[in-house]
Amino acid sequence: MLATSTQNHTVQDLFARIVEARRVTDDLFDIVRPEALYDRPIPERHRIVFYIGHLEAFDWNLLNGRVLSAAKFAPELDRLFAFGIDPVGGGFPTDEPSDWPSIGQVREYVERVRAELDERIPGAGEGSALGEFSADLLLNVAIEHRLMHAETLAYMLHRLPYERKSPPVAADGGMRRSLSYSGSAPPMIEIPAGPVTLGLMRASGAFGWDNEYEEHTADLPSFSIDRYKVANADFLEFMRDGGYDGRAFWNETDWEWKEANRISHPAFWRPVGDAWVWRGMFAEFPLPADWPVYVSHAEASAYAKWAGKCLPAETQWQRAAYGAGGELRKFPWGSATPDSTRGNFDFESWDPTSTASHPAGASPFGVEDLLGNGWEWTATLFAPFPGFEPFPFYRGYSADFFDGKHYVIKGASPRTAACMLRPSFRNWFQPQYQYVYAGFRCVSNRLD
Ligand code: AVJ
Ligand code: FE
Repeated sequence: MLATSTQNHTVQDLFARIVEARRVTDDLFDIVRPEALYDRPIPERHRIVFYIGHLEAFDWNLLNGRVLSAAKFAPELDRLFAFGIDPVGGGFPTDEPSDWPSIGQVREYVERVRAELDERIPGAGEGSALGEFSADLLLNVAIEHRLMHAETLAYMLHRLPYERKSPPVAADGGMRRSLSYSGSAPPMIEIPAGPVTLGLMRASGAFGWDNEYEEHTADLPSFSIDRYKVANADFLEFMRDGGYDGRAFWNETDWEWKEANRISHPAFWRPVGDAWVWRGMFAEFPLPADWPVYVSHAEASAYAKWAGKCLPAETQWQRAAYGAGGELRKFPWGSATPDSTRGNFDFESWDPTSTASHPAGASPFGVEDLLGNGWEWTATLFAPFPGFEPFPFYRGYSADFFDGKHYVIKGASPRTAACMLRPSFRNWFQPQYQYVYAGFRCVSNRLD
């Protein structure tokens, strides 16, 4: 278990977690061969080099003037690397590698930022540092921001051709896989009508992002939910039944996107003759039948429609995972510290594993594999909870995405740090985005 999982509140502990998180992201950039540092593995996103500068620029822009005070030394780089991109409406960035500083300059910037911060963070006060925000809050923002990028970078590097990356020595090659499971859709579990708690109480003092507040409850009618995530073999049945060509299974926007981009299979699959291979992080292998299928919201929704089911609302997913919620159930399985028996998360693996391999992570209703092994798409548009307030020091973190164009995903993937396994954590992406480590499970009835 990494230091990334520890809940702690002293500046010393938080500083140690920053150092640990830097090791995680440094190791990721080491996977990229030098000739690939200016590649853009995902057309909608920045080139890899941007992220090397971004992680440090973010910490610097956030902490300088709030937790510590130091003179700026490269304001143009602070701005250049300040924010990532998520274009809506199909426009892709058109910059060239030559538009970016040399890798030497970027690395120098990174080293300098770290030196300036490391000289000052350990001495920063825990309470209100320089301004109105506590060092505790701002350091948690820096840590989780970096760890989220450790995940989004992993799925970005996933798309880099194998010859443009070097696997770390200990990389698993998708060893735990079975070809024998024959798909048929997971069995379903009945969830009785009852209450669910969403969100995080501001008064609790626990760290969360702006979109996690305020805590509130809802009452749900009964529904059934898949015991496991939908597996590759299940999804193959949909494909064999002409799912990608069945107009009725797709809404208009998803259909147009699929047609325009000639999408006919999950982005993690590749056809070889009349079989399929799975494109793992460092190697390809025959499609593991019992692994969760990773697909876009569009493809997940089409499968659900074909199966006569729906994607769960965020509230339904939450109730299936945590029951009524409340103080004691910190995780679907209870309050025991997350470890590898509970799910495939916290950088445990580069690729998923069987959907049925973590019975010890089951929820009070017996629903399995809820945290880890791939996020799960919901039918819920990302929107503020009642009582939402943007962080004044990062107003756009969530609010920029309350645009009716992003859906909530819940759970975690093999590359999600353990500190983000809390019930209130929410993640979001556009419905046609295929590259996230995200799959889905279905419910019997939609909540409107
Ligand atoms: C919460 C994962 C959707 O990567 O777009 C990182 C996190 N925001 N830097 C993203 C984020 C700014 C965000 N997600
Ligand atoms: Fe970022």
